Amino acid sequence: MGFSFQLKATCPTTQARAGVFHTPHGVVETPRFMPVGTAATIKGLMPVQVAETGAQMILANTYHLHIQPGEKVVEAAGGLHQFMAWRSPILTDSGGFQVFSLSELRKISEQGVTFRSPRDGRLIELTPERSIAIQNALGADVIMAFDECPPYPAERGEVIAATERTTRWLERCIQAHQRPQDQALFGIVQGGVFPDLRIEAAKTLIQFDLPGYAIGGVSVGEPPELIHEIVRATAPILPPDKPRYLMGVGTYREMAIAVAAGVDLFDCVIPTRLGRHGTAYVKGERWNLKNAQYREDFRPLDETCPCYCCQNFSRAYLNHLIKAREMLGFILLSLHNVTELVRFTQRMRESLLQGTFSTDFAQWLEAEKI
Ligand code: PRF
Ligand code: ZN
Repeated sequence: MGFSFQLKATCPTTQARAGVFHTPHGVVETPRFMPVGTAATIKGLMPVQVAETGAQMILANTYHLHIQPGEKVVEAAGGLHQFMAWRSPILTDSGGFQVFSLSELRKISEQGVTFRSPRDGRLIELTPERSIAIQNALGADVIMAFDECPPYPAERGEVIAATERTTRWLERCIQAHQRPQDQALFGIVQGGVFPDLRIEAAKTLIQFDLPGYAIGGVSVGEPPELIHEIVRATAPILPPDKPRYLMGVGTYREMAIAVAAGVDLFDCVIPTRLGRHGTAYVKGERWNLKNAQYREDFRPLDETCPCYCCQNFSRAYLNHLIKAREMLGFILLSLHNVTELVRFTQRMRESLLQGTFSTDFAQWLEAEKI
């Protein structure tokens, strides 16, 4: 039982590290990409298929599961792991970020956020206490603090207010948390695009001695260079012996640069979202499988990929499925895309364990001139 994080290798020239995060439902070998299962399902994929991608921990959302089916149902089912038949680690996000990106008519105050349910229009209030109570009922291994993510762009004053409120809310989350023995509460560093605010927020948060820390409020519309600058300013402040999670980031370059800055975990909806739109990640590019160039291309999507899609089907077949709007096409592309992003983070891990990270990933690190 319980949580621990062990470093298995560190890069001599960057801040990158390979670790093992132990949770009550198994280990997460880092760096690692986590696919997003918003509504307690990685869209289109059965748990056995998700496991085959190499994903070890998946995400679910407080916001969506509270609206439907409600945490009481999930709790009565025996918790999220049992409900969705995913026996490995799960992380739930706290809901505030989703309220702001997905719902209209929201109102934010010191108490929390109020919004109308997109399902039936009823008013819902999410507070730090409510978010933690919902996450305690859902039963994920890692639960996230309820935070305020300022928009981009935002005035420095606005960002300061949101960051300070996030700290006050963290104290309320810690107070409200009923299951610290089997659910690790991660704090979230905010601070917008202001490195000094990020550093200050990180220093404040580490005093709470939490089992892990996240960098939030990035990838909200700012240019990639700012993401890199913020991650490089924030990650090294966080305790080296705790997992570090960069929220909502899942592009190759950003992940490589973040790993070099000392980040361990990532999540993003992009592989399944692209898959549902007929797009595949191949060799670092995005391919639209609807394109006529694949009509008689009988090669696999990626001959180096071990996934069920690449092992069994041709680009021509995928082109046909997508054009015919067949479900299987979207499923196979989602499977491939998740596999591809997980494999990219696995390659970084292997290269860290072999001591070749700084040369293997130099292309990404050097191309960046900040
Ligand atoms: N806060 C929370 N969830 C998030 C974010 C955040 O800032 C982001 C930002 N990229 C994604 N998901 N709670
Ligand atoms: Zn594949």
